[in-house]
This record gives sequence, structure tokens and C-alpha cells, in this order.
Amino acid sequence: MLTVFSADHLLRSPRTELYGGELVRPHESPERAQIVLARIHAQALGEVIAPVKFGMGPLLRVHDPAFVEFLKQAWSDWVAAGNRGEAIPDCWPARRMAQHCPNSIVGKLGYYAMAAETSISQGTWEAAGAAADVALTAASRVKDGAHAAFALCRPPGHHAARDLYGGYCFLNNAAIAAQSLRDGGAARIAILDVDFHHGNGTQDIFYDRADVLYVSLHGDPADAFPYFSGYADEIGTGAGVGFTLNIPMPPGTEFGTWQDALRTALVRIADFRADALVVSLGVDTFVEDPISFFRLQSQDFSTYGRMIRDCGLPTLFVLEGGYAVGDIGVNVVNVLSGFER
Ligand code: SP5
Ligand code: ZN
Repeated sequence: MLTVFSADHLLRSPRTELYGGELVRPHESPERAQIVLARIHAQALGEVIAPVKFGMGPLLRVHDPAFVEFLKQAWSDWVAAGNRGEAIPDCWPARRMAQHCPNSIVGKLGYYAMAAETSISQGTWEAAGAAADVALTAASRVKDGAHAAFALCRPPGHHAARDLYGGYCFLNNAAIAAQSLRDGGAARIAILDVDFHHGNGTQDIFYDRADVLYVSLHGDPADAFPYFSGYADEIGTGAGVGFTLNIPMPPGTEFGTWQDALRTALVRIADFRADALVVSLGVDTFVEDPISFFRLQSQDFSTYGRMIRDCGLPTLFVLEGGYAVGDIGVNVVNVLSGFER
């Protein structure tokens, strides 16, 4: 399988994550992508290429222009305002408050953030843009007839909505890629999100649409981030009713239960008759993941890679989460080689 990778992910290297009331070294770290890349080489998964630059056009197909402008300027505005640490919001437009975008950079951070753990740091915008180009380049190969491709994206994307960042995400790589496949002529795209967390951003972007099916398996939001999205009764709105499928699962979920949920997801995807499949591939379902509560073992990733292959659809894998850093390479490449087997 072809991999697309950009060393520009290294430009996203924040010092802080707000976690347990402390500022800790971020779980979403540069080592993650380097370890996945090393495993791809070690296992001879296939060619690794650099991305092509696509510019702003494809980003603006799914994101709000003012939000993208905010991301581009946030770090320099934050520094210009005299702040010494990394950029973290401290006030939000909560219930019954005004939904207006303020002038102040601190106000803007609260307006555009869906979570506060994600510090904005120097180079964040450049790395997020490179990750989107990685996804778009891999999508273009699938559009041109590749049976599959892997976008080794970092930072991840599935928590980023039309106009929200957070959950370690800034631009929604998978959604940008899915929309590019639609714009390239595919009538229907299915997105399968197997990251431990609900992809609130991807759901939000396609929630009122019948041309992009969003199916997610994740930790029950009653117990897990992002807490306010991913309940089973979220099924879409307007023309999109029935084109979002959420399968939340409780703490301690083992592979048997998860695999049953995947079968349900794959039946829905087959029924949808998609032209292509985008997989939001997070491996934070792993038993050793430090921030999650499913119990998948490394060999289970191979098993489900094969199950996804059995859909028989052209498939774009887009990297999302996975924080057991020592095992992330094995687990990701197990999915990809399980698919190729
Ligand atoms: C892309 C992705 O996987 N983003 C995940 C963002 C999760 N951010 C919040 C993590 C809070 C975890 N709290 C867990 C407590 C464990 N004891
Ligand atoms: Zn995740």
C-alpha cells in the first residue's frame, strides 16, 4: 500500500497539554508519526511519497473561512498579545451566552475551541496544513484508481468541525479528503471512524447530507471525550437523517464486542453503495492506550484490517489517534497489512 507522509508534521510540537489539572507533555507527539513511518519501512508496506500542495481551496470546502483565518493567525496573535505560554482558552460561549466571535485572541480561542487540552503552539498551522495535503494527496491516488492508500497524518483531524478545533485536531483531514473525492466525481463516500473517540468534527461536517455516510465505533460519550457528541440517537438531520450511525461502547469493551459493532457498521456501509471508503484510523482502542478504555490486542488490528478489505471498496486510511506510542507502529501497520493480505 502507498503511504503519503510529510516531515512537516514535526512543526507541531507543543510543550503542553492540559491534563488532570496539570500542563503535561502532550500525548499527541511527533514520535507517533515517526514510529509509524519506521514500522512501514521495517515491514516493507510499500512506497512512501511526499504530499503535493493543494492550497486553501479544498480546506474551504469543509471549513469556515474565518475559522481557517483564525488558525493561520492564532499563534502570532497570541504572542503579539504578550502571552508567554502556549495558547489555551479560558472562557467559552456556553449556554445562553452570546455566540459572537470576539476581537481578543483569548476570546477567539474560546469561540473556536471545542476542548482546552489542545494548546496552539508555534508551527501548528503549518503542520496542520501539511497533514491536510497528505490526506488530499492520498485521496488523489485513490481517485486515480489505487485500491488503497494511507495518509500518515499528524496532527489528527476528526475532532475538528466546520469552525471548531480541539481534541488534538485543527483541520479535519478525513473530511477534507472525503469532500475532495466527492468533488472528483464520486457520488457517495462512506467514512468509517474506528478511533476510540467519537469524531464529532466529521459528524458535524456531514450531518445534514445524504451523500457522505458517517459511521463511528467509539467509547460511550457518557464516559469518554468528547462527552457532548456521539450518542446513539444522533442519526443526522434534514436530508442527512439515517446517514450518521453512532455505535458507542462502554468501559472495558473487548474485541469480540467491538468486532460485532464493526460488522454492523460494515453492513450499513455495504447497503449505502459507496464509491469509496475513508477510514479514520485511530488505534487508541488498544488495551494499553493511556487515555482510552477499550481492550483491543495488537493481533486484533490485523483481523479488522482484513474485515474492512472484505467490503471491496477503494479505501483511503487517514491516521487519527493512538497514544501507546511504543505500539502505535505495530498496531497501525497491522491494520494496513491485514487489509492487504
Ligand atoms: C484524535 C484523538 O484521539 N483525540 C483525543 C483527544 C482526547 N483529549 C482529551 C483526553 C482526556 C482523557 N482523559 C482520560 C482520563 C484517563 N484516566
Ligand atoms: Zn482518539
